[in-house]
Amino acid sequence: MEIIDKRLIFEGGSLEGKEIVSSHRVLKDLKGIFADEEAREAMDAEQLAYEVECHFPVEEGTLGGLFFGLTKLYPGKVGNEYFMTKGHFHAESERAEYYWGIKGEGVLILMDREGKTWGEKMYPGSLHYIPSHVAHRVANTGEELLSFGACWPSDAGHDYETIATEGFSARLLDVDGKPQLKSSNQ
Ligand code: S6P
Ligand code: ZN
Repeated sequence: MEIIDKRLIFEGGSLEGKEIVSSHRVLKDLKGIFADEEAREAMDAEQLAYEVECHFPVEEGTLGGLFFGLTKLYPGKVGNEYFMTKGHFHAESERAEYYWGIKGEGVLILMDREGKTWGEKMYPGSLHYIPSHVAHRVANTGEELLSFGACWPSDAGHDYETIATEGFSARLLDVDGKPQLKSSNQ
């Protein structure tokens, strides 16, 4: 019987193979995400904020499959707010996900449907279970690249709209050189 090598390699903060799909977001793609929109506008619109490499072994929306992703989030700040991913609920809200830290340091910001927001520290080896019905985004609080892995059900989908319009109820800000979660209404 045959033993094959699919050359699908996940190692040292990179995901490689011919089936890997890459995407990225630059600062202009993150319009309206940060509190200080003026500060974001004053920055280079093409500056890379993060890259995502994914393995989609089945079609999006398939029940019973899993997707795998590696996100590389660059360090930086817009005003006093750390660079972060857009953040989303899953479109199929009753779908959970795992994240885990690989390189760098940051905070996983989570918000439930009641609008309660909390954070979990991310660092190499940290493992994070994101329950269903919980929105998730990651902020890079360090000076170097933050890489993290993700694994989620192939029928989860993404609801970016709710976060784009309502945001998270708290933001991760640099307060005197330390990351702090502050209410978005302040
Ligand atoms: C997908 C998973 C990650 C994110 C990635 C970018 O469910 O949570 O692969 O897509 O970290 O974040 P976002 O919020 O821009 O999709
Ligand atoms: Zn997700």
